[in-house]
Amino acid sequence: MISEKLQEAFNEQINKELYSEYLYLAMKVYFQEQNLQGFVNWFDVQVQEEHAHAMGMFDYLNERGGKIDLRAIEKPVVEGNTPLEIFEHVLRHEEYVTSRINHLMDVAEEVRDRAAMHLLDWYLKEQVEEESNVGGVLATLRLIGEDKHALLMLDRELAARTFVAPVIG
Ligand code: OFO
Repeated sequence: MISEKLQEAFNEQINKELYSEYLYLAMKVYFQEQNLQGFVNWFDVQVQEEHAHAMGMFDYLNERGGKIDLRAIEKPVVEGNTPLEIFEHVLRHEEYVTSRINHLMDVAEEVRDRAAMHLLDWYLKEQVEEESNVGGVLATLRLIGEDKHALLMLDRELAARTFVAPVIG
């Protein structure tokens, strides 16, 4: 059985992962409007990853006999009007998510739930990867500046990203 405090923290995080899915879906809309199909694909993969992250916690809570409490998902607000500004927002958002997973880990430590800590280790590693992946695109966008041709080359590169269902835990 899982402690009530940890159960609450997991329910809160499930909501944040679903919000991430929703936020990236809103960003996908921006790139659809710009007709940058490689970026659209990148966000499509991101949306699926966030869904998998939420479901990983959902399934885990269920497996541990916890009570799942689905909450309202906030309306996503995309900050920025250029690909660069939007990726700056993505990085800020991922850093925020990392801080929330660290908080979840703190709660798991506090209630001495080693099984949950093991699961959360996976999420922390995933955050390192996410931040690094986003940071890479951001660095390229900074180099690109106003160069439209280079932006289209990056768009072509991002079209190659594919979703691989993660094995969580
Ligand atoms: Fe779920 O990792 Fe991004 O937010």
